[in-house]
Amino acid sequence: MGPSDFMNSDVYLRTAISVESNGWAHFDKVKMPDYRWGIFLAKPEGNRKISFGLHMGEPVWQEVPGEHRSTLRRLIVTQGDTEPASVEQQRLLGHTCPSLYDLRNLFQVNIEEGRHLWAMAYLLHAYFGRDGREEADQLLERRSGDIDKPRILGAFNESTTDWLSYFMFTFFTDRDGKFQLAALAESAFDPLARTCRFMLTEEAHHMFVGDTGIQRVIQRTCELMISKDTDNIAPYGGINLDTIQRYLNFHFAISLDLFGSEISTNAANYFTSGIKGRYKEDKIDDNHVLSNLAYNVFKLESGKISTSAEPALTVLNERLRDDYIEDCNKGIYRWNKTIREHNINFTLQLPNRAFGRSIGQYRNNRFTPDGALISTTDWNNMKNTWLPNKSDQNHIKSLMQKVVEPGAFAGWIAPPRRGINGQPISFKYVRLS
Ligand code: BYC
Ligand code: FE
Ligand code: FE
Repeated sequence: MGPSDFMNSDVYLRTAISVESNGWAHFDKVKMPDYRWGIFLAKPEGNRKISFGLHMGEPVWQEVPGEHRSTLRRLIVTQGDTEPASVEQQRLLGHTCPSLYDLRNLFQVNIEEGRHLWAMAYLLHAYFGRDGREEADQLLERRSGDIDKPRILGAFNESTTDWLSYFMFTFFTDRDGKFQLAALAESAFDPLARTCRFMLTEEAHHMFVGDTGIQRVIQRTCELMISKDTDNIAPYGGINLDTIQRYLNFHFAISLDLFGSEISTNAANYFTSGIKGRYKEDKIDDNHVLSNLAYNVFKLESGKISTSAEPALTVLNERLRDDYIEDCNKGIYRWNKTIREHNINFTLQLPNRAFGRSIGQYRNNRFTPDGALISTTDWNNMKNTWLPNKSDQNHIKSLMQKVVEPGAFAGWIAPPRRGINGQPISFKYVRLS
């Protein structure tokens, strides 16, 4: 279920050969089937102690405590399930790549997500006995978008049919990966913490692909808007800014769903038992047990969204979502900078967190991108201006033509500022067979 075709192509891949700083960035031309999925755990910290929850201060666990076995297994399975799901979602994209540079980046992300699956399957096999092995087998049985055997989380059953969606996915959905992995990297179960720490080093590149991918689309859009002197550059083979905003709205909303419900006893239990911490737990200045502490969240009450102080332990999902939104905003800021540099009057924005949600307190209502509650009728009238519509999709589809001459780029995206690992942009990043 990996990339369709391209198995005989030589791809300029980064392979991790050790967790040392000089070991995880080894570049070479390899065929994807020859890429080796090592098992990498960040170096153990001697005497690492549990840093939050009821067991705070005790030594971390090298084995799974019986009472937390099923919870830990479930979280590892949920994490593991997303990794192959994303590869399945992206498996046809190679056929419409905008350049060899982008094709190589797609395959780099795909093989690493494969390795992340392997990392979770390893934990299941090594620490969970027979039921762990069965869960690992089931990771290979489920398929993204399959009605009978779907992947576990919503966003991973959507299809990634085009490169604009792919860049949005790696920006928004891989970033959920960053925050979930960071929370699991705090875990008292040390093998999980160390595995996640190493995965995070690779995750940075996935988000780079999304961040710079969208930036390059915007760059090209702005150039076309100026040279053609119009907002509507679709007839000239570009992607309009309002289309980009609609794709952004969609991918942000489905990625927000991945954080679970605002109020969650699951999350409270993960925290109290030391299984899943907060983002950068050690940088937070509080008691790390969260008894008697409050945290401000948005609450939907009588049709209005207002802030409310809630027991901090119950709203950990929302807190992680806050950290995530802040991180997303940094990217949006950079994209808007590109637009401003072209003196174009348009600002991309993250929609309100209530917009387009299927999980949590907003799921049964409809909201505008500004967060106003609206009727289903108004939603139906407006949704084509807020979410990717048929005309956007048809246009994007029409642009998806394979470009594979070294150094050439499809007309809807600007070249990157620099190549991979110091190579020129025109480097033959993939030698097609
Ligand atoms: N879809 O108490 P709640 C990545 C379920 S991405 C479907 O709020 P909890 C990657 C939930 O399971 C990172 N179901 O949930 C990115 C629960 O079910 P039960 C992936 C959902 O447990 C790109 C019920 O609703 N890693 O690595 O606090 C490419 C009540 O929910 C969803 C992880 O997710 C949903 N969106 O939080 C490649 C980390 N949301 O118990 C890779 C591990 C909730 O009633 N997972 N539900 O049957 C977790 O930490 C938690 O499972 C979640 C949910 C944060 C996802
Ligand atoms: Fe991953
Ligand atoms: Fe990723």
